[in-house]
Amino acid sequence: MKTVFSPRHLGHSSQLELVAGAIVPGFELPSRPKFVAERIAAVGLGPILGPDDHDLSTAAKIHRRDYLDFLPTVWDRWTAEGRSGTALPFTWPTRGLRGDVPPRFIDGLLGYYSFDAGAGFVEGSWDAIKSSHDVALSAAAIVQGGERAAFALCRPPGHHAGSAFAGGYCYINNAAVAAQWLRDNGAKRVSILDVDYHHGNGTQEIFYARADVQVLNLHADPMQEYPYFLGHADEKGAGDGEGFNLNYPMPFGTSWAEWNASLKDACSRLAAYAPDVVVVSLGVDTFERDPISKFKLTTEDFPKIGARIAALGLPTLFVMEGGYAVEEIGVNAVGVLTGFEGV
Ligand code: Q9C
Ligand code: ZN
Repeated sequence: MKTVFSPRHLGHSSQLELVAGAIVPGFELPSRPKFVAERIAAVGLGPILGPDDHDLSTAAKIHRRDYLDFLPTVWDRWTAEGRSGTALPFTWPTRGLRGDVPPRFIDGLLGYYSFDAGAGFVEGSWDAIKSSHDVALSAAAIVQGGERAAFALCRPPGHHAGSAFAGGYCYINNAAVAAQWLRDNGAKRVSILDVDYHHGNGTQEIFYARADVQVLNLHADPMQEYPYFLGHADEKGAGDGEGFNLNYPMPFGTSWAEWNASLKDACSRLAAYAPDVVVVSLGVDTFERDPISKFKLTTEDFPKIGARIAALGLPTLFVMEGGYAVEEIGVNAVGVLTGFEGV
């Protein structure tokens, strides 16, 4: 299996986040994909290629234009105020406030275009975000070109990013852009199977009213876990999209047996939809020793995920999302891929 990866992610560093009342170094570290790339080489999964440049025309079909125009301007707006460090929001247009009037000042704009303080910006962030988008589209093109599967080793991740907001370490929804591109390049139906520990709220929001992209999400119950405000089992799609969104919320402490039962059900619903291609939002933060998560999957479980996805017999694009036990994300993420290949 070919992997696409860009070292341009490295400029997206020095992230901060608020954990239990303290501002601490972010968990979404630049070292994450290094461990994945090293494991790819160690097991001989296949070549690691650089991405091609892609314009934002496909992204503009799933993200709002004003949001895409804002992202590259954040750092310049921030430094224009004489600031350094990490650009983060602190005010959001929740219930009772105006969500329809973008303010002019950078602090207000950061809140307007986000749902949490979990997606900061430094000088290299936009270049990293764009490179991650290019990685996803370049890997999608490999699958569209006839290969059975490809791996987009994206950083930053994407599945929390919605049509007009960043959050949860995510800015552009890489898996959603790839799914849209696959739709525009021959696929009549696409399924997105999101196995990250957290609900892919951005992906759900983007495709919620569409029948041409089925979205299946396996995740920690939002009654207990971030992102808290989306991902319940009764969210099934709207309008034309009714019945094409499926959520599998699971409680803290979920281990392989229960998680696998959800995966099995999701795969049968996916097979019934009969997509032309599958996009897997591949988070490995379901791992038992993930520092921010509370599921109990073991390293031995990840190849079984890949094997079940392979049994669908469909062209498959894997897109890297979360996973914060950095030393182990290589063996776990690549375990899914080798399990897929039957190695
Ligand atoms: N600081 C992904 O896995 N933080 N994003 C919750 C409190 C947000 C995870 C812990 C976690 C976002 C792509
Ligand atoms: Zn996650």
